[in-house]
Amino acid sequence: MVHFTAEEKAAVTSLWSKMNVEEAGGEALGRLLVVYPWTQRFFDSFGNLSSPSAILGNPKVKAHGKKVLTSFGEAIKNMDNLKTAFAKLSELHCDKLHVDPENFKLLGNVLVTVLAIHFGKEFTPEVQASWQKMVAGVASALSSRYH
Ligand code: HEG
Repeated sequence: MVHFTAEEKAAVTSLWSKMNVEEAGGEALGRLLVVYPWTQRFFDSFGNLSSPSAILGNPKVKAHGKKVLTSFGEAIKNMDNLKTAFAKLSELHCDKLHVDPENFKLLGNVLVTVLAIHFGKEFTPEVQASWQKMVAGVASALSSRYH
């Protein structure tokens, strides 16, 4: 069970409040599909994923990225209880979608890189460490159904 200090929570929440969820979500999912192309297999129905520019411009990728990141926002409201917050989604990803949980870690790392690019100097080592912990906590909570 991941435990966050008050400072870590503040670092995560503060950056989150300045994020454009739609833009960052599309970018994180798009980059995941570009950098780890095997993750594309879960998104057969998304149409053209034939090149980086097709992926990053694909409206379904953007819409789904927004959905995923919005759900991350719910997690930020429940940092003391990620496992419960993600219980239903863990079931969905495991039982129905059969997504390999390794992919949750990949997406988390891609999200951290997207934040680093967007926030530049504001993404201090402390903020980075807090976010790294956050994405690890989400990946673990989403994987709980698989354990
Ligand atoms: Mg998942 C659906 C959240 C990683 C593949 N994902 C969803 C939905 C949410 C969500 C909220 C919609 C659920 C619904 O319709 O009820 N996903 C979510 C989070 C994370 C994540 C928070 C964070 C790590 N998902 C993830 C990864 C993959 C994946 C890494 C695959 C590589 N998700 C996936 C697929 C669907 C969802 C295939 C169904 C998409 C669709 O057909 O609409």
